[in-house]
This record gives sequence, C-alpha cells and structure tokens, in this order.
Amino acid sequence: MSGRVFIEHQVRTVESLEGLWDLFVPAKGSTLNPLRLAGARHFLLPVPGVWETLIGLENYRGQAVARRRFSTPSSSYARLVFRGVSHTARVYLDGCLVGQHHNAFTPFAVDLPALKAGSHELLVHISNEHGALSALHVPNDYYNYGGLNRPVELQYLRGSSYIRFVHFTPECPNPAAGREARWSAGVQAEIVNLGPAVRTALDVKVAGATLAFPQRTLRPGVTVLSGRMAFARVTPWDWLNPRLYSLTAHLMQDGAIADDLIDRVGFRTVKTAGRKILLNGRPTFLFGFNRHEDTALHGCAQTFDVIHHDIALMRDLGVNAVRTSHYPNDQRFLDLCDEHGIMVWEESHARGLDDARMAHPCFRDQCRQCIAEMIGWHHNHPSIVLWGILNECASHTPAGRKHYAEQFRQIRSLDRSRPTTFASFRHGKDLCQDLPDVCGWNWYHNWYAQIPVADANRDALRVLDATPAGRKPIIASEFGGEGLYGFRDPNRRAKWSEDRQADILDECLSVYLDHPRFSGAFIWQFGDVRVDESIATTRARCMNNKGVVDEYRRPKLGYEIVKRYFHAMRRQLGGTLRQQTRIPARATRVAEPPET
Ligand code: ADA
Repeated sequence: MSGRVFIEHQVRTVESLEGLWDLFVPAKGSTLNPLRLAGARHFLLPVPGVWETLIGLENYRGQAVARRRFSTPSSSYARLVFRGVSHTARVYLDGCLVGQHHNAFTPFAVDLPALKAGSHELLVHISNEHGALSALHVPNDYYNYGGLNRPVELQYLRGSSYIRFVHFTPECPNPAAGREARWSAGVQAEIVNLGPAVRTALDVKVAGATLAFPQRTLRPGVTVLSGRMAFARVTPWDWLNPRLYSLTAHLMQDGAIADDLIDRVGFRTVKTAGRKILLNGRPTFLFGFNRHEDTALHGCAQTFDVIHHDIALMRDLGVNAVRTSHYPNDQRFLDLCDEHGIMVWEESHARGLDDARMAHPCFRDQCRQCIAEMIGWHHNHPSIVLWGILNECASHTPAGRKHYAEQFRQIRSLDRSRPTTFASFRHGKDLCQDLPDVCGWNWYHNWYAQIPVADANRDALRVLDATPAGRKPIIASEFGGEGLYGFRDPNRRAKWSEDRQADILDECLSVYLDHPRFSGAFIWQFGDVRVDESIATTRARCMNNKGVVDEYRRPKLGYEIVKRYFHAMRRQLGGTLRQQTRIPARATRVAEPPET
C-alpha cells in the first residue's frame, strides 16, 4: 500500500519505502548532525510512524534523523514522494541536501535527476519542535508528533519527464437533469521535464472520452497544458451514489508511453445559492464529525487499517460528511471518502491562532504553502466539497481579516469549483463573515456554557443573521462535550461522564439536524485525541475527550444516540434525494467503466 488506495502508476516503477528505518536521537544535551550520527541514541522506527510510539520517546520533542538505505538497479531519473513528515524535514541523499519541507499534513516530492545505480543512503532530519520557525505547529488542542507520519515512495521514471498533476474540474449547467445533464470538465496538466528539451504528447482519458494534447517540445522545467472534455452520459457522484471514474494520463515520447498517472474523479458540482449548499443543483445537508488524525497506538501516523476502520465506524454511525479538523488529511482517507460518499470540508492547517501568532514572520508563507499543496494534491477528490481555512483564528480584528481575505483569494485563484468556508467562535464580533461562501460557527452552548441549546441557538442566529452571514449557508461546525470513556454516572449525569456527553449530543442534534437555517452539523468530535501538555489543565488525561469513541476507538454512550439521529437523517434526506434523482435503492460500489 502506498499513498493511495489504488495504483497511481503502471509505467512509473513505484517502490514503497515503508518498513523499519533507523532513528537517531541526540544524546541528552548534545546537538544532532545528520551527517555525523556517532554517539546518538539509536531506535528502530516503523514507517509510516511517529517516534512517540517508541518506548522512551513518548514525550520527545526535538530533532531526530531517520535513515533508510536502498539500492537502485540502474541509473535513472527518480522522485522521492513523502506523503507527510511531522513536522519539519530536511532530506539528504548520500550526504547531499536534496529537499526540505515544513508542515506535517501536506505531501512533498524531491526530484532526483541523476540517481545512479547502486546503494544509497537516505536521511531525513526531522523536527517536531515548537521552534521559532514554526507558525502553525504550536502547542495546541491536538498533538504535534514527530516522524514520518504518512507513506514514503521512491518512484523511478522511464524518461526525464513526468506528469505531476492532472486537475479535473467537472462542470454542468443542469446537473439535476439526470440523463439530460450536459457534463463537461476543465483539465489542467502539469508536466515536469528534468532533462533537456524533448518532443512529447499527452492524452487524458476519462469515462470513454479522450483529450489529446498534440506533440510539442517540452522544455526543461514545468509545462502546464489546459483543455476541456465533454461527456455524453455519465452518472453523477453523490453521497448516496458515489460513482467514480478512472482518469488515465499518458505522456508519449518517441511513440512510446514515457510516463503515466492514474487518478479517480467524480462528476459533481457544489455551489451555494442564498442560504443553501447545492450538490448537483439540489440543496444538501452535511452531517457528521470533526476528525483529527490521531489514535492511541499510532499517533498521527495512521496505518491503512486504522484509516479504514475509522471510515467503517463513521459509516456505521451514518455520517454523510466529515471535517478534516484542522489540517489537510491523508489521501488514503480522502480516497475512502470518495468511495463511500462522505462529503469533506477539508481545511488548511491552523487552529486558534490569535493576532500575535498570525503576525509570526513565517505565518503567511506557511499558510500559503499549505493551501497550495492541499489543493494541488487533493484537487480531484469529488468528496471534497468545501475548502476551509483558519479555524477560530483572529477573524475579529482588522489584522486577522487581512489574512483571511488573502487566503480566500489564494484558494479562489487555485480552484473556483468549490465554496470556501471557515469556522468562527467570534460570533457577534466577527469581521470576516462577508469573505467565505459558507459560514461555520462553533458553539458549545451546553458544555462551556450551560444554557438550553434551542434558546441559545435562536439568540445566536439572530446575531449571526444580522451580519453578512445572514445571506449565506450556515454550518454548525462544532458542538459537543467531554465524556471520559468508562466514567458512567447514570443518576447524577455529571459533566465529563459519558451519560452527560450523551445528553449534550442528544440536545444539540435535536436542534441542529432539523433546523431550516443550517446546511450542516459537525459534532466535535469523532475520536479522543492527545493534546499538548500546556493546556492539560482543562483536558483530563491530557486528552481532548469529546470523541464519541475514545483513542482506542471504543464507543461511548453517545455513539448509539448519534447513530440514531444520523441514520434518521439518511432516511429522510436519502429518500428525498432518491425521489429527485432516481438513485438505485442501495448505493453500490460501481465497477470501473470499461477503458476505451
Ligand atoms: C474549538 C476548536 C477545537 C477544539 C474545541 C474544544 O472549537 O476549534 O479544535 O479545541 O474547541 O474541544 O473545545
């Protein structure tokens, strides 16, 4: 298993670098030189993996060097693809610095134009420090782990050029018209040439249609090709019928396939109209969870079986949506959301940053890079229906507003096919509600406050509707309460008990799920997560315990209540949807269309 749940390349040779890596940690009081590891403490790190899962490093915050040796059979152009390194990486190959990256939650690649035959030493110098250069990885209500948290691949290229991305953007003027819907797509391909100029052609196939880019001279560097495709008859992607199609791109050189890229796409449009979110032209309602990537035995380096199990639990609970709080997620998780009809509010990395933190000298660049990588790598996922930013940052100040405005401009310059959003808790003091397409509001009326949700919600909506949010869809983006797994208190129902958490969720869902003013409701949160020691005073076990399952995925009392509400929503909304679009009674995992 590499970085996706399907094979991305048949022409490119992809070697997974998963498995045991050497890990070197500086001896106490010493510094770490990646090129002189003598004297460092040695561990073995399963990759993907974070060092907090290793005995003796459970609380280690600092630097380490991960080392892996490999051999190549012949000289070739190659790429190293890191799906996630937490949280700052400097990559050395045979003693030379060949790449670097900041942010645990977005992939990056390192081109190797002249990889010689023979054995090689790969070193990744990693830091999970809350250092002076880290504006987003700061002490927070989730944990900043250290390690190679997502898969690592070595890709051998057949020639000097490769297809980096093919962005497929479905469009339709009448998506609710069933068989008469007129689907088309914008296609933008990025080709990288690591060698001298070459003559190449490119073709892109989807659902029986082919877009052929005629032969041209590919100069060294990046070439962007754009075109359009039209489709006779395709089945839309919807949360009840998540129909996927293969996208296959071939780069041709001297009459042979020099490189390929396989992806999956879906035909769906998502827009806003007044106070509604429209999926394929019809109002929709997103219901589900906020989910951190964090489990007891893996930290943020979730293996595929763990990811798959989370999806299975969310399907059991009946969700039709998930919010990737508060950072871009592992693409294997997004692939499964595509397959299982789970709509995604994907969010760039930021949580709870005030003006001072947003003024950090690295803040703008780190946000810009995270957004560019999130959209660059995740563009084709049909399940992603919202791009979100800056959860509960300083949206109540003029300085903060400048950042929100800049980041929404950046998103719209990269992808206009999805609405934008952010989650605020500034309520009546927010200065940014004119900026997003969809407004997210985090409310904890019956946890941090102690007021009946229905009353508080009515007052809150009155305030909210007096702002620019009044003209837009609103999502209850966070609500819930702490519940310590195993703390049962059926009579007193004290705060922190599972019983009280179940009551809190019952009350919230009874208000938010059926409220005509809302277009979505996301419970905070799916699973309990580790938090930074610095905020442990309000976080029992040094965890955020608001999950409906704990960090071992054991369900709490609230699980069955949530399941009842969400399945009722599926029946109610699904029934309506089926009538509207004649969707088969049971969404089936459809086979891939026959390739032409
Ligand atoms: C905020 C924040 C979440 C989490 C939550 C809580 O809304 O967005 O990340 O910290 O509060 O548990 O209080």
